[in-house]
Amino acid sequence: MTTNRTFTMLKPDSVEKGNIGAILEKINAAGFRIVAMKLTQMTQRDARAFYDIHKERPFFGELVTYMTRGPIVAAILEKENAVEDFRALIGATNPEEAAEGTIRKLYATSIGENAVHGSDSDENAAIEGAFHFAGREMF
Ligand code: IDP
Ligand code: MG
Repeated sequence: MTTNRTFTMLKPDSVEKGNIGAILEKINAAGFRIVAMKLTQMTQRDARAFYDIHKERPFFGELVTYMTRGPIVAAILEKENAVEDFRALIGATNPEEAAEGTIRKLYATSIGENAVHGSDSDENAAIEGAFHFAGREMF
Protein backbone atom coordinates (compact mmCIF):
# COMPACT_ATOMS: atom_id res chain seq x y z
CA MET A 1 0.00 0.00 0.00
CA THR A 2 1.24 3.49 -0.78
CA THR A 3 0.50 6.58 1.22
CA ASN A 4 0.73 10.30 0.73
CA ARG A 5 2.05 11.19 4.17
CA THR A 6 4.81 10.36 6.58
CA PHE A 7 6.09 11.82 9.85
CA THR A 8 9.62 12.99 10.63
CA MET A 9 11.64 14.46 13.46
CA LEU A 10 14.93 16.29 13.02
CA LYS A 11 16.44 14.99 16.24
CA PRO A 12 18.29 17.06 18.91
CA ASP A 13 21.73 16.48 17.32
CA SER A 14 20.49 17.99 14.03
CA VAL A 15 19.19 21.09 15.80
CA GLU A 16 22.35 21.43 17.96
CA LYS A 17 24.63 21.23 14.93
CA GLY A 18 22.68 23.82 12.95
CA ASN A 19 21.61 21.26 10.34
CA ILE A 20 17.88 22.08 10.20
CA GLY A 21 18.19 24.10 6.99
CA ALA A 22 20.41 21.62 5.17
CA ILE A 23 18.17 18.68 6.05
CA LEU A 24 14.96 20.50 5.06
CA GLU A 25 16.65 21.37 1.77
CA LYS A 26 17.24 17.66 1.10
CA ILE A 27 13.65 16.86 2.04
CA ASN A 28 12.28 19.51 -0.32
CA ALA A 29 14.67 18.56 -3.12
CA ALA A 30 13.42 14.96 -2.87
CA GLY A 31 9.89 16.18 -3.60
CA PHE A 32 8.28 16.17 -0.17
CA ARG A 33 5.83 18.92 0.72
CA ILE A 34 5.78 20.10 4.34
CA VAL A 35 2.19 19.81 5.60
CA ALA A 36 2.85 20.69 9.26
CA MET A 37 6.03 21.60 11.11
CA LYS A 38 7.10 22.84 14.56
CA LEU A 39 10.13 23.26 16.78
CA THR A 40 9.34 21.51 20.04
CA GLN A 41 10.99 19.58 22.86
CA MET A 42 9.89 16.14 23.96
CA THR A 43 9.41 15.45 27.65
CA GLN A 44 10.64 12.18 29.20
CA ARG A 45 7.03 11.02 29.14
CA ASP A 46 6.67 11.94 25.45
CA ALA A 47 9.83 10.11 24.46
CA ARG A 48 8.97 7.01 26.48
CA ALA A 49 5.54 6.89 24.86
CA PHE A 50 6.79 7.61 21.34
CA TYR A 51 9.43 4.86 21.56
CA ASP A 52 7.36 2.45 23.66
CA ILE A 53 8.03 -0.34 21.14
CA HIS A 54 11.72 -0.19 22.15
CA LYS A 55 11.19 -0.13 25.94
CA GLU A 56 12.84 -3.53 26.50
CA ARG A 57 15.88 -2.72 24.37
CA PRO A 58 19.23 -2.06 26.12
CA PHE A 59 19.51 1.38 24.51
CA PHE A 60 16.08 2.62 25.63
CA GLY A 61 17.36 4.84 28.47
CA GLU A 62 20.04 6.33 26.24
CA LEU A 63 17.42 6.93 23.50
CA VAL A 64 15.08 8.78 25.88
CA THR A 65 17.94 10.92 27.24
CA TYR A 66 19.05 11.80 23.71
CA MET A 67 15.58 12.61 22.37
CA THR A 68 14.74 14.87 25.32
CA ARG A 69 18.01 16.79 25.66
CA GLY A 70 17.04 19.65 23.37
CA PRO A 71 14.58 20.84 20.73
CA ILE A 72 13.53 18.78 17.74
CA VAL A 73 11.72 19.74 14.54
CA ALA A 74 8.60 17.61 14.08
CA ALA A 75 6.94 17.58 10.66
CA ILE A 76 4.35 15.84 8.53
CA LEU A 77 5.45 15.36 4.93
CA GLU A 78 3.43 14.65 1.82
CA LYS A 79 4.52 12.85 -1.33
CA GLU A 80 3.38 9.86 -3.33
CA ASN A 81 4.69 6.73 -1.55
CA ALA A 82 5.86 8.97 1.30
CA VAL A 83 6.76 6.36 3.96
CA GLU A 84 8.94 4.19 1.74
CA ASP A 85 10.52 7.06 -0.17
CA PHE A 86 11.38 8.93 3.03
CA ARG A 87 13.01 5.85 4.60
CA ALA A 88 15.12 5.60 1.44
CA LEU A 89 16.03 9.30 1.69
CA ILE A 90 17.18 9.02 5.32
CA GLY A 91 19.11 5.75 4.94
CA ALA A 92 19.89 2.93 7.36
CA THR A 93 19.58 3.39 11.14
CA ASN A 94 23.36 3.03 11.49
CA PRO A 95 25.03 5.81 9.45
CA GLU A 96 27.97 3.51 8.73
CA GLU A 97 25.53 1.33 6.78
CA ALA A 98 23.58 4.21 5.20
CA ALA A 99 23.89 4.72 1.44
CA GLU A 100 25.90 7.61 0.04
CA GLY A 101 23.90 10.82 -0.19
CA THR A 102 21.31 9.81 2.41
CA ILE A 103 20.52 12.19 5.25
CA ARG A 104 21.92 9.83 7.89
CA LYS A 105 25.09 9.24 5.87
CA LEU A 106 25.58 13.00 5.62
CA TYR A 107 24.46 14.19 9.06
CA ALA A 108 24.26 11.33 11.61
CA THR A 109 26.95 10.79 14.23
CA SER A 110 26.23 7.20 15.29
CA ILE A 111 23.51 4.53 15.39
CA GLY A 112 22.06 6.32 18.42
CA GLU A 113 22.48 9.93 17.31
CA ASN A 114 21.25 9.44 13.80
CA ALA A 115 19.91 12.90 12.89
CA VAL A 116 16.37 12.07 11.78
CA HIS A 117 13.32 9.90 12.39
CA GLY A 118 11.11 8.53 9.63
CA SER A 119 7.92 6.52 10.18
CA ASP A 120 8.18 2.87 9.17
CA SER A 121 4.56 2.25 8.07
CA ASP A 122 1.42 4.09 7.03
CA GLU A 123 -0.19 3.17 10.34
CA ASN A 124 2.73 4.52 12.38
CA ALA A 125 2.91 7.66 10.23
CA ALA A 126 -0.69 8.44 11.19
CA ILE A 127 -0.14 7.60 14.89
CA GLU A 128 3.11 9.58 15.14
CA GLY A 129 1.72 12.58 13.25
CA ALA A 130 -1.28 12.66 15.57
CA PHE A 131 1.01 12.30 18.60
CA HIS A 132 2.72 15.59 17.73
CA PHE A 133 0.00 17.52 15.92
CA ALA A 134 -3.39 16.30 17.15
CA GLY A 135 -5.94 19.04 17.22
CA ARG A 136 -4.37 21.15 14.49
CA GLU A 137 -6.89 22.43 11.96
CA MET A 138 -4.38 22.56 9.15
CA PHE A 139 -4.56 18.91 8.22
P1 IDP B 1 14.86 3.67 12.92
O1 IDP B 1 14.87 5.05 13.54
O2 IDP B 1 15.79 3.59 11.74
O3 IDP B 1 13.47 3.16 12.61
P2 IDP B 1 14.85 1.83 15.19
O4 IDP B 1 15.49 0.47 15.18
O5 IDP B 1 13.36 1.90 15.14
O6 IDP B 1 15.50 2.67 13.98
O7 IDP B 1 15.39 2.57 16.49
C1 IDP B 1 14.82 3.81 16.90
C2 IDP B 1 15.93 4.73 17.31
O8 IDP B 1 16.61 4.19 18.43
C3 IDP B 1 17.04 4.90 16.26
O9 IDP B 1 16.71 5.82 15.25
C4 IDP B 1 18.19 5.36 17.12
O10 IDP B 1 18.09 6.76 17.46
C5 IDP B 1 17.99 4.52 18.38
N1 IDP B 1 18.76 3.27 18.31
C6 IDP B 1 18.51 2.18 17.53
N2 IDP B 1 19.42 1.20 17.72
C7 IDP B 1 20.29 1.70 18.65
C8 IDP B 1 21.48 1.15 19.28
O11 IDP B 1 21.91 0.02 19.01
N3 IDP B 1 22.10 1.96 20.18
C9 IDP B 1 21.64 3.20 20.50
N4 IDP B 1 20.55 3.75 19.95
C10 IDP B 1 19.87 3.01 19.02
MG1 MG C 1 11.94 2.50 13.81
